[in-house]
Amino acid sequence: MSTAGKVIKCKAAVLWEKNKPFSIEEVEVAPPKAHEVRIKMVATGICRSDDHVVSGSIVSPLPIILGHEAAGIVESIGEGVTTVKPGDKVIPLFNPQCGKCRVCKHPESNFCLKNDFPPRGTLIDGTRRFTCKGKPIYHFLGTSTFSQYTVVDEISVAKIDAAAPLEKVCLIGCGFSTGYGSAVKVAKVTPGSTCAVFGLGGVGLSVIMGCKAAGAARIIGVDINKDKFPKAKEVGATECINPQDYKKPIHEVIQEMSDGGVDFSFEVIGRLDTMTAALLCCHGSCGTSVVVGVPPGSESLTVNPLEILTGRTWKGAIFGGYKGKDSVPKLVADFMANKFQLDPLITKVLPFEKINEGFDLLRTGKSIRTILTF
Ligand code: PAD
Ligand code: ZN
Ligand code: ZN
Repeated sequence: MSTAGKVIKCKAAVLWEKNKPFSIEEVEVAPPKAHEVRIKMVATGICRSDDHVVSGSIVSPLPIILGHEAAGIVESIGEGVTTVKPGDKVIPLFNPQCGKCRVCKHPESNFCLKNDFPPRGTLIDGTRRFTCKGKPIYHFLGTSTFSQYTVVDEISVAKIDAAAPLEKVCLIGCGFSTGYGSAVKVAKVTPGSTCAVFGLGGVGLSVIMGCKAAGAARIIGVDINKDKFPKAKEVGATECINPQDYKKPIHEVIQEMSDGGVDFSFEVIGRLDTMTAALLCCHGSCGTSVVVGVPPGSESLTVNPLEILTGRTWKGAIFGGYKGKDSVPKLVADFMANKFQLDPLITKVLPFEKINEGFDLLRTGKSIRTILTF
């Protein structure tokens, strides 16, 4: 029996309050309106950005259904939808591509003006499709993938290869693409260069993979959890260091290791002190530093402009600089053609109902990516 046009009752993980566990609840998911798509979720990863909402580091309205790194199958479409149809395998895009705004038309930029970051928690028309116990529930980044069914705008979903394994390519929806693109597309890492990557989680490891693919000669991994080092080396780090092992500030240690500073540095943690360290460890006149980690929304950094005046480049990007609707299908095709691996990033697969266990593994530093399956 078709569910198209009807409200679907299903399970979702609702975050009612900051710093509390998720509750698995029965929710009602309204049918998609014009230019919207309802998706049956198959697999979703747990990214630190989801946890930033739980901790309050990303300020968002509550109650909310989080999740933004996923893959699923289109259940039904609203009026006027032309780019996907029921049955298509898709990846939701937390960074949409409307194709019409100034940013979408710019050849290099990708932070479409229709984005929902910082979150207001609705679809583009300003309304919501989830209800739980009679209360409307907020969306997260237009994706809300911690639910058996979700509704997204058509500009926030990409059709992918029908043969793609969804429990792996879900990582192309955030962590992999963000890290890999930050290296190859945003920093434009050059062959023979030296790189430093601060933070060896799922996104940081993907930066390392991008640096390696771009031909970097040295890749220095930096993390305070040395348990992250073997995996970092497996995916391409040539050496790994723990700032707690040194008396000197870590940027000085890296400058000494790299003839005055690395060519490319990446902050993939989301802290102000490591953003400063990453900036300073790249060479003062020919280094580039990329901010990838999401900092606490309310805080600012103080930097002496002389650090930039001498020729450093400091930049940042959402989703590795990729335009989602154009790039996600290509990244999936590249994965299918064995151009990069996703398996090293997946440390655990759990049923969706065990979402709190998955978050505990992330918070205790015991996982890279946990994939929840529906
Ligand atoms: P993660 O928690 O798996 O990895 C972070 C790593 O940083 C861990 O290995 C920690 O041990 C390490 N770490 C923590 N504190 C320090 C410190 N003081 N010094 C050195 N290392 C430290 O997170 P993730 O890989 O899922 O995400 C990393 C960041 O990237 C996070 O801030 C997330 O919100 C952000 C992100 N940004 C985008 C984007 O589009 N720019 C997309 C996805 C994630
Ligand atoms: Zn993410
Ligand atoms: Zn746009």
